[in-house]
Amino acid sequence: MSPATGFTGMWRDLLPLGRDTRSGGYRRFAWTPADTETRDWFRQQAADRELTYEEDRNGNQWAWLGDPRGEGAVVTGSHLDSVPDGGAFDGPLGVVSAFAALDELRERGARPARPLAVTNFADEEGARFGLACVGSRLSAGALTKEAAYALRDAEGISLPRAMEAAGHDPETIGADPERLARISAYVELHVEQGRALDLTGDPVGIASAIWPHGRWRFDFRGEGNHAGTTRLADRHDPMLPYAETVLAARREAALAQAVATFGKIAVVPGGVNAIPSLVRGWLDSRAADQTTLDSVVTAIEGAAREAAAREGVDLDVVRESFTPVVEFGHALRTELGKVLGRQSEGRAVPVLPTGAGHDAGILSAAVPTAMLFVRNPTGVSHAPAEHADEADCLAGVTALADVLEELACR
Ligand code: HGY
Ligand code: MN
Ligand code: MN
Repeated sequence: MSPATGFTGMWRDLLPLGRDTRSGGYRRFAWTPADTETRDWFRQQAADRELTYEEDRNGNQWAWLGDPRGEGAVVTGSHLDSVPDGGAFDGPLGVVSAFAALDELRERGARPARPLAVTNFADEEGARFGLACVGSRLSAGALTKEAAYALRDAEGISLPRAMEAAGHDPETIGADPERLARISAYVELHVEQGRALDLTGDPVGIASAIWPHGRWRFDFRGEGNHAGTTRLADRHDPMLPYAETVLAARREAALAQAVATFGKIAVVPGGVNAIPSLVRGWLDSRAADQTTLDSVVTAIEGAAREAAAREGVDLDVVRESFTPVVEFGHALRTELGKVLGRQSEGRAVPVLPTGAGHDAGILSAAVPTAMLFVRNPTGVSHAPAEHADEADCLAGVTALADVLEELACR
């Protein structure tokens, strides 16, 4: 099987799993049946290639070429879960490309001198439990078992119960330093979530850094009442300060060249003819540096508190997820630049930052990590329209195979 047919075949088989027929987007939330379908797909890919399959203590999946306990392993992969109505490429492109790159190494007759593995990190998007990169955070020791056990989804189901229902023993979750210590490099290929490569005209680029970013829950508590009979002067309507806070987020982000988004809201009771008692909004904010991010979020929270006080509404703000800035190590990044430079006929390989979080960012605290980006012609991501041309995807596979050959076969 040639790498290209391997890629196309894998892509075709994975595409329908967890896809919502109405929106065309994906609903592959951690530890749901849709997630299980993609995890079963992963296991099948490992079996088809006679790779040694493992599920680690945190539910991350590994497919090994060589000894899983060997030292100096080179690992590549990404995630298969999605955001609500996410696109087909965010995550899966990295996993499919990793298997296809292994196929390409075998086609080349390359002989790895160290173990190679493909991974699927569990619950990267945090779409169900609110915290990003749960599988890699647990393994890197960035999330305690207690904090993981406290995570709940919108129905109140805890992470451990959800893992159990999907057939994974939650008792084992926790840091996995021995496993990470055996890894000499983790390289994640990911569709670019922006248009930088489209603008430079390159199919593949290298990540320089990940912006610091986080998620904050804003709970506006007012007084539920009748929408038709309550005088305006007598209202304590939490929707008003919420609305002012959304506008303040855009204003503060624009002033600071940062980004801030209220993309998720829950309203109690949610009746058309009832003034809400609670409006719960989630802020996602990101900036090129920590100081800017802190000042943007502080300004947004200040505006929210002022608006809540004017309406006689209470406000609680809780930080639910946070990832500090990640600067990818220069040594591995430079090595990737050299490898990719051989194919680019002397054109400098673009090196670009991203505002999107990744498992590679979490793992960089414990393992030398690097990322490859594949051109996204529209830049759209976290939406059904997310796309990358097949030619660019195959260029990404070849680039990843070149990198793996350099790192594992020399
Ligand atoms: O939200 C992010 O940046 C990533 O897609 N988890
Ligand atoms: Mn994503
Ligand atoms: Mn992703």
